[in-house]
Amino acid sequence: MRRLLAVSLLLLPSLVRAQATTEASLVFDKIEAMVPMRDGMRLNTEIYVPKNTTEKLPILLTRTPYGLPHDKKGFSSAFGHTYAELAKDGYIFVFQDIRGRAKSEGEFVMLRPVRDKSDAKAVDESTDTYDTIDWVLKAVPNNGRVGVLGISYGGWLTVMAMLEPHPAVKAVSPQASPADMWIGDDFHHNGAFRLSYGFEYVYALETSNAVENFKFDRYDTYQWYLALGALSNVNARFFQGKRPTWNDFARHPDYDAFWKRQAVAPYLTRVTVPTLNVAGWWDQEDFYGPLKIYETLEKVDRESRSILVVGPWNHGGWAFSDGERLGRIEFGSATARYFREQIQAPFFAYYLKDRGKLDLPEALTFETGSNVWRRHDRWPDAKAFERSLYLGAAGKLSFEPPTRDTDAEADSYVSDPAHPVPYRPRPVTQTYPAEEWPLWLVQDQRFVHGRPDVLAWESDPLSEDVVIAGNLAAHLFASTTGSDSDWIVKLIDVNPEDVADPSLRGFQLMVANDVFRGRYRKGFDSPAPIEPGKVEEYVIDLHSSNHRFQKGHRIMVQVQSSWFPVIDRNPQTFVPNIFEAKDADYRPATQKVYRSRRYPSRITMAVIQP
Ligand code: PG9
Repeated sequence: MRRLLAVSLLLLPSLVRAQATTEASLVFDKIEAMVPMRDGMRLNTEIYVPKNTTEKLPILLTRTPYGLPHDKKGFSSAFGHTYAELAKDGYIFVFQDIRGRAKSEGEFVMLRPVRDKSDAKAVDESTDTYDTIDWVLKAVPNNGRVGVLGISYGGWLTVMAMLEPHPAVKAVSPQASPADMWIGDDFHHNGAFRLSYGFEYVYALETSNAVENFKFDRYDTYQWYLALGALSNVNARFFQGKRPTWNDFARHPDYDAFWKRQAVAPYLTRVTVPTLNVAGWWDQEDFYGPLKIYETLEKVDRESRSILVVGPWNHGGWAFSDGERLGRIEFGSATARYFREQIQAPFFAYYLKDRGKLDLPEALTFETGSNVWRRHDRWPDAKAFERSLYLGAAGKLSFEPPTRDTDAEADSYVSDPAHPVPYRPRPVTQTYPAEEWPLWLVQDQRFVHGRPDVLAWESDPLSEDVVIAGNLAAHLFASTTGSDSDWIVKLIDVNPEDVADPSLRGFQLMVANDVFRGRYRKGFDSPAPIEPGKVEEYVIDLHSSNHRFQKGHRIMVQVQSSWFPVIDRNPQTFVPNIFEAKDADYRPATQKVYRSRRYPSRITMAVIQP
């Protein structure tokens, strides 16, 4: 997927080097400036002012840690896709390197925490955004209104911008913004460490002030990470304690004050400006974040100024493609172009240019499985009610709860850290440059189905559609012979054999999934060993979905205890800090998943009438 690499330049623009092109200079006058912040640091900023217009235009600001779109590729990526529709409408575009990145001065701090307000001299991304806007408003003629938008890190920077916005900010769109790096976004999920992403991202951002990709000596990084062994080997062999974010990972394995301070929800106490929240159902990096941000804002959104759009996209897919397909999955229309033309552009035109009428519902979601956009008065859909899908005997999945209560009502497997289950088919190519990584969530799960360490339960072919329109959770009753364990649950739509494309017959598409690190079952800030053999209930948030399992399809649940190397291996022996585990701590364990009346393992789902 070179295309994704090219178009994701705004995320990882290591290729951007040359100067602005004629292509750019035909349409825009470009101003380059080192914009001074209140503490004297200067941030590298590019301002693109449309030529040949007498209209006073609003400003759109995007801030980034990845470098600016100032060469031919970056420019065509930005204005050819991401901002094409906005550019047609007419805006002054402002791009800025954040502190300590690329050509900006100062020190880079990963997801710099919100400043201590009692210190009048303190700065953070909010003050830097404010100071930038103040400067730009005076530097170029404009209509006095500013919009802020960005994806992922840029989405998070947008959230920071909206906490205490400059008075000129009239609309924002945080897109795929992380909300909590320990609970559900890039670096951990429910306490399980996202090893390959964490390692490669920290290397990329904290080796120099440009983006640098780690050079693996092996094509199959599954092998590389396995050979790495215990997590403590990362600092010993590669980072030597010189990467601040890796040191933070190792110092803060649990959900402590460090992570709580960085999480954004507690700061979202009001909707300051109209907010367009954007997420992709198959976002391989930050899906938890945008939904959490929307949900948190909803509690204080008395005037319905914060709205949600979720489409069938991977990370940033709405900005970098036409969105007609993702991997093997087709959506029947150009969903990303639709978003840019019919949602994003009208949103900013309405608030920044007083143009048009805004016909956007509270929540707009793309119903996967049937490929239609659905409008909702709220999300999760108000009409949704809970149904449970139970794991049953002989690999059966059904809406009928189990009736038997013997000890035999369980299935088991051996989870061996020396042979972890891969999260995508090997060879597992490195995360960036992003070729296969952006598609792993839509890969056919048959590549692990039938492994002895992956359990599966499957329904009969459905006699009518089942439609999820809200939140899901797994309630897993399970035991382990170890004293710590990971539990991974995947909800899958299994195609029938009569679909037209033979290669899609029986295809197993993940609809929801996540991992839970067993040591945190009593609380994310209180890790505790598991008593070997004791049955415990693990409640695993499977987030949100709007998916139609169509009549004739089957629903499948898979359970496994490793997802390597995107998730680090659980030693399966309780150690106080897994970042300090020794190779000898990693031991096989026998896992048992129960499905009895007393221990009814199940998936709860918010469904609507089909
Ligand atoms: N997912 C990336 C990221 C965001 C914030 C922090 C760390 C990583 C990104 O694409 O920007």
